[in-house]
Amino acid sequence: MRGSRPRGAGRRRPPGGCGGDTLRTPASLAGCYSAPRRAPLWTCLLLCAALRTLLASPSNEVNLLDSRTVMGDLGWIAFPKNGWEEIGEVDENYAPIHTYQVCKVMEQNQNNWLLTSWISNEGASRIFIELKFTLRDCNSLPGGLGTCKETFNMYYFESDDENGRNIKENQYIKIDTIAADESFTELDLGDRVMKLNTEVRDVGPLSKKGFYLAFQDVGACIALVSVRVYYKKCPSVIRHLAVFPDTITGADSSQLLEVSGSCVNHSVTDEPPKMHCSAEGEWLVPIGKCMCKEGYEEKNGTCQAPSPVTNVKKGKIAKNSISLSWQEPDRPNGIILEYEIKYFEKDQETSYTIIKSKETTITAEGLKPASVYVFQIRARTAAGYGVFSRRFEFETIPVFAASSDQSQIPIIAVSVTVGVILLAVVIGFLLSGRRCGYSKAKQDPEEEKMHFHNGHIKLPGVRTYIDPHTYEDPNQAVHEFAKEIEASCITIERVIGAGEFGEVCSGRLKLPGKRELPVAIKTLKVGYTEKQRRDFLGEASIMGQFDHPNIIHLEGVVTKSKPVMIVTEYMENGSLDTFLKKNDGQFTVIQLVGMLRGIAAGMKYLSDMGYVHRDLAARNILINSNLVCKVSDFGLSRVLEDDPEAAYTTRGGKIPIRWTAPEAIAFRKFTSASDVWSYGIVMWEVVSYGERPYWEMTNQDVIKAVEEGYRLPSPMDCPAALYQLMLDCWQKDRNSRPKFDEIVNMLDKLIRNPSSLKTLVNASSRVSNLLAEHGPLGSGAYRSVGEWLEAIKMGRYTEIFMENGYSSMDAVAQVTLE
Ligand code: ACK
Repeated sequence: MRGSRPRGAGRRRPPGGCGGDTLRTPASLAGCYSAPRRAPLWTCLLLCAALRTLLASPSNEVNLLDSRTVMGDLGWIAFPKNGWEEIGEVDENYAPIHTYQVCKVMEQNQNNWLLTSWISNEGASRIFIELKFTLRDCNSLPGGLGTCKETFNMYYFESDDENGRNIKENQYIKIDTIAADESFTELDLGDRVMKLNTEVRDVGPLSKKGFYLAFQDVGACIALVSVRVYYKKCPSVIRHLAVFPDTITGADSSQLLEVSGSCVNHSVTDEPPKMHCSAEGEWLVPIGKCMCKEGYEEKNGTCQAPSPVTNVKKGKIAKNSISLSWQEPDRPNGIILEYEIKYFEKDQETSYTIIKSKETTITAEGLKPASVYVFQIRARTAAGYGVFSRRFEFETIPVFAASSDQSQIPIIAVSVTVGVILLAVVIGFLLSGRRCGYSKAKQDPEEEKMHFHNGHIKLPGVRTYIDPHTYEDPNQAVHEFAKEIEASCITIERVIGAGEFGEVCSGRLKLPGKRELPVAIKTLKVGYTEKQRRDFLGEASIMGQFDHPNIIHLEGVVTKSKPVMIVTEYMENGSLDTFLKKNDGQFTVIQLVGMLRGIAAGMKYLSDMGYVHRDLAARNILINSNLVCKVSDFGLSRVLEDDPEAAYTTRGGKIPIRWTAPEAIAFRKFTSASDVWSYGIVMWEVVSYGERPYWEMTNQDVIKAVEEGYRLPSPMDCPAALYQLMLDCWQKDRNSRPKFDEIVNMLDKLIRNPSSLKTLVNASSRVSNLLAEHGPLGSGAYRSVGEWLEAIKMGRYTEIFMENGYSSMDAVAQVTLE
């Protein structure tokens, strides 16, 4: 196809009088349409500088072309010459506005093409084209109805370079026919208000380096005001201390690209962080996280170490001991929880001792006389350990010398002998290599001492959950696992709910040297009993043992003043069940699966630690503004006192029946496998946007039905793969249920391959499921079909059932799929 520059290109009009956001027709142009033989000049009404600012692109869109921002010639070609023409206008800053128009509504057989210049796709395989145009209503044209059109066509042609321009019309691939949502009439012109249409189309997958666009007019009256071509990207972000690069979205509109993040400086990870870039340019389904390395603390998405201890001074030195003191590091970067003091005999570094102390002084005892010892000290904050100080060397005094403070009396020979023998025993023990491991120091209760030999630091193996009940003094458990926070660091802002022990509030936490955080604050109401206090703080003793992105994070506790409080991270969207009910139908399947994946990852972590939750339900999951779900509610009097869903069983225990596995209800067999059952129910709650499991059935009916093999039917529009996973979680034999790590893997697979979620459980098998599985209930649970349908929220179908002869539960039980 060959063509010429449109007439009028390069001609510039002086600035018009338009301003503001409303598009107005200059009065002088109002009559332009009375004889539309030539292209009218009404398009100058669109030449508002305001339009430029009004249409700034979102941050996840990258423009490949924006006709509004091209300062010089666009280089577009019109064919034939008397078809599209450019109205060369300028805005009030004399910047050109490229508007193309055509209006051959009175002439037969129009075929007017406007070709753009070559547009590089910059590596994107899916691009979007946003058109802004006005279009004249044919009905309002005097006499032009026979030939007038109200649409135009958009095409593209891919090529690797600019040489592909002279191609034939029929080589272009049609993108779409574009119609106006609003066309304008003579009246609109009279009112000087224009109706600007915006249409967006996308094209992909693209396989070459670039493309041309073409606009074909077949007899309409159009002004193409702007053409913006862009691709979408997920913009670079830092989440959970991992950097995710700018990522161009995939070619397919349902594609999710898995992107690996890299940990920021001084951070590490167990589970490599990943996110998924959606076709819309949103980051979805964050997985894993990085954590600041020992000694570094998180601040604004980076890790900075607390400065090392510098000022170490010797105190009293005796033949077997050295006392030291030091000052807090200059930049503690948080509250110093304790110090770790490492020391060893000079040149014997492979055999060293570590003392932990909450004070800034220690005495290292059991040292050899007249020997040089090397000391290094480091501080620990909530973020972990800082780096060790430089080495400080101090020497014990000889056996027969006086102590450095001159206060020691001479040692009698017997003591020397005993001492030497004891020393020999200790050294022998050391050399035998059997001293690796951990021993609690008998000294100051604030100090702990560990010995290391040949680099064998005590490795406790896989961390396991410690039941706070195993502590004689529950207060000790709280302080072992939870940081004490001063009440003055907390600002309570508002009450957000009621917990079993008192109000739940939102507020802010500002710890010295840390940035302010939004937090949730659970309070213990006044007049509590000792048992209530213990149970309340028990949750903190449990929560404080966990560190996982899908487990609610404990900031600390307030126990030294009243009210007693538990402070956790703030989850903007509150509990999952309420959130889903409020947003019924609002999420994509991938978003729902992302939520489920998070919950499963949190549960995997808990089961790896040997913790059985026992009350896993959507009401006990919290969700934040990024839709990250976190498992919460770790009450000590597990389950059950504080859960309104929990009911007493015949054996006297209180159990949330609808969420609990049959073996846990029947004989209190709570295991990670029973948590998996509950997880299946949570899946069902999530996919059905917070529907109540088993609807209005009574607990007794639920127990009976489940025992008889009944299972919840698939929620509406549920991907078959998800429903199958639910059914797997509800296997009667608990050993046949999937483990949480298998569930996580399965969900990851689905997320990586979203098309696997497109197969839904179809409506007829949902109904057959309802009928087949509800069958046992016909034997007595419901007196009529109507009652049964009401119970399963299908009451509106009662009439249809009756009309088709299914008037009794027995008849219903006979229904087949056909
Ligand atoms: O559904 P919600 O808004 O979420 O109402 C309940 C209420 O407190 C009583 O438990 C909310 N809640 C509990 N913990 C948190 C938290 N960490 N962040 C935000 N809201 C929370 C819960």
